[in-house]
Parts: sequence; structure tokens; C-alpha cells
Amino acid sequence: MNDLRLVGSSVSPYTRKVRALLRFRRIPFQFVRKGGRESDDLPPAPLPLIPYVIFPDRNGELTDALGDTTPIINRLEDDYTARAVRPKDPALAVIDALLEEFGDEWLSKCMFHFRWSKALDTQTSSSYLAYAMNMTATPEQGEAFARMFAERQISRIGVVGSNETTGPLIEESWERYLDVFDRHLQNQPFLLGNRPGAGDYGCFGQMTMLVLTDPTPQAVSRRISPRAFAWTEAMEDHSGLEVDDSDWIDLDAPPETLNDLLCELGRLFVPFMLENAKAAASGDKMFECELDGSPWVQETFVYQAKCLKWLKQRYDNLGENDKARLDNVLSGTGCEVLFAG
Ligand SMILES: N[C@@H](CCC(=O)N[C@@H](CS)C(=O)NCC(=O)O)C(=O)O
Repeated sequence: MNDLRLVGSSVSPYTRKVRALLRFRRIPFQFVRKGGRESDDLPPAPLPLIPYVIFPDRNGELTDALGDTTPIINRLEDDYTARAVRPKDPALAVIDALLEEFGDEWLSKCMFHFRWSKALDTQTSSSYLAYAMNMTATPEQGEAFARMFAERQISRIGVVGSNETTGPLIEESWERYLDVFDRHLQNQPFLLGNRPGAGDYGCFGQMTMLVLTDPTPQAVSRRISPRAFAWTEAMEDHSGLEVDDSDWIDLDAPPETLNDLLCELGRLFVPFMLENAKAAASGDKMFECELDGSPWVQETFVYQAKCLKWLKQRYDNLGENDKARLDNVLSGTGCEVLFAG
């Protein structure tokens, strides 16, 4: 059987998410740099995005390309049972999926906002990106690429919802997240217990940039949570961590800080997802609303409406007892509105 291939870039947050997850899961894989000879010899990307994974088909041939990290994780859960990242308890698995979306779809706003709205962060991050694609580029090529890439990203900053109105809210949310993350991790080393879930990997992906490389959010994280630096570094490779089913937290007796973390999700991320989905459903290109008492305005992000649908499906698939157990934990956090009606 051929090892599967992860195609991406070591400076892409979503690539890092999947690479670290594969290591924890002890799934044999080869990491392939996008744009290199090795990636050209593989089936093409299913979407114009990285990362993607090439799975072996029934004959062991590498033919089956899958994009988008959440479906990739789902497929890995189906194909390999050991060391799963989705909790066995289906109600807890909904919280894990919610945390994964928070990482993917909200912390990515923090990442994009700091990186492409602050000159220092733009300069720092774009300066090395060319070399990640072409290690032998000349300094002139590197600088030309940095300028081109920064211009392109800055022109797209509105897509993720960073603008003058939303910037301060995004920055405050990064600070509050670090505070609650730090308090929560005093109870257990991962978001949902003594083993990492998909939620940890979702948050980790964005934190590779926010905590490890980009100067402004990194300075904030060093001030509020030195633990976040150690955690993010450690998340890269948990292949040696031994885990079993009892390592998940008990959803019926969760630590109080889980409630605090969910309240943070319920403050901006959850109402944002609902407003965005409403706008997508009515075909609006832009939407304006109030989040946590402050005005919010951004372009509608159709992909994020799809993410919300995935979350709702998970909830709808629960039995009545598990719905009640989950409702009990979500109640009063602001997250319960996701699944109401
Ligand atoms: N939702 C996607 C997001 C992937 C994504 O945004 N990838 C970025 C790099 S981290 C990308 O490929 N961007 C291509 C571009 O900017 O043109 C996932 O979960 O994989």
C-alpha cells in the first residue's frame, strides 16, 4: 500500500493543521511541497487551495485527491480507527467540531487581520514566503514576490471580514481567546481532555502563525499566555503521546473553563456564522449586523455558510438524549442559538 501524500506548504496554517494531525494519528504519509516536481507527478488539486491529500485507491494507487481540511479529517477518521481525533461521545464530538470551525473560520480572521493590516506583520511574513516556494530564489526575486503577494492578500482582506469597523473587535477577541485558552489548559493539556481533538488541530493551524511567527499577535500571546507558545510548538508532533478513550473530558461534568471557552465562541463567532449564513441564503454580497453590541460589516463568505451546515448536521444526527446533554452544556453560552430551530 502506498503512503498517502499530504500536498501543501510548511508555511500554510491549514497544511500545518493536517500534517500535525497525521503525525498524532500515526498514519504513514509523505509530505509533498506544492509546486515541486513531486507534486506535479500527483493527481491535480481538487480545489485551487492547499492542502490536499492524495489517498490510495483500492489498488493502492495514488489517485484519489481530496481538499478541504474538515472533509480530509472526516475521511481519515473513516479509514483509520486508531487514535481518532473526533470524540466517541457524539455530543462531545459536536463541541469538538464547533471548536474546529472556530479555529478554521474565526482564528483565521485574527491571522489574516493582523498579518495583512499591520505593516510590520505584512513585511515579516511576506518576506519569507517566496523562499518557501523556491528555496534558491535570489533576494530580488524574493522581494518582488513579497510585494506581489502582500498586494494580493491586502486586496483580499475584506473577504475574511477585516476592516476598520471590525479590526478592533478581532483584536479584542484574540486577547480574550488567549486568556480563556490559558485558564482552560490549566485543567487539561488539550481543549477536550488529555488527548487532542480536531478542535485542537483547527486552532493550532492558525496559531502556528499567530503565536509562532507574526510579530503583533505573537507579542500579545507572549504577554497573555506564554503557555500558548509551548502548546503550539508541542502540537506539531504528538506521535509519541499514548492515549485511550478515557482521556476525553466527561461532557456531563466538564471543567468550568469549558463554559468560559464556549462563551467566547458564543460572543462573536457564533452570531457571526448565523448572520453570514442568513446573508448567503438571501444572496446578499455584503451584510451588516451587530455582534456583541458593536457594528460588524463584511462581504458574505459563502464557504462559511457551508461550515455552519456541517455543524448543524452533526447536531441533527444526535439522539434525543445526546441533544439534551449537549444543550445542557451550551445553554447560556451564546452557542445554543446555532442549533435552535
Ligand atoms: N477551508 C480550507 C482552507 C484552505 C486555505 O485557505 N488554504 C490557503 C493556504 S493556507 C490557500 O491555499 N490559499 C490559496 C490562495 O490564497 O490562493 C481548508 O480547510 O483546507
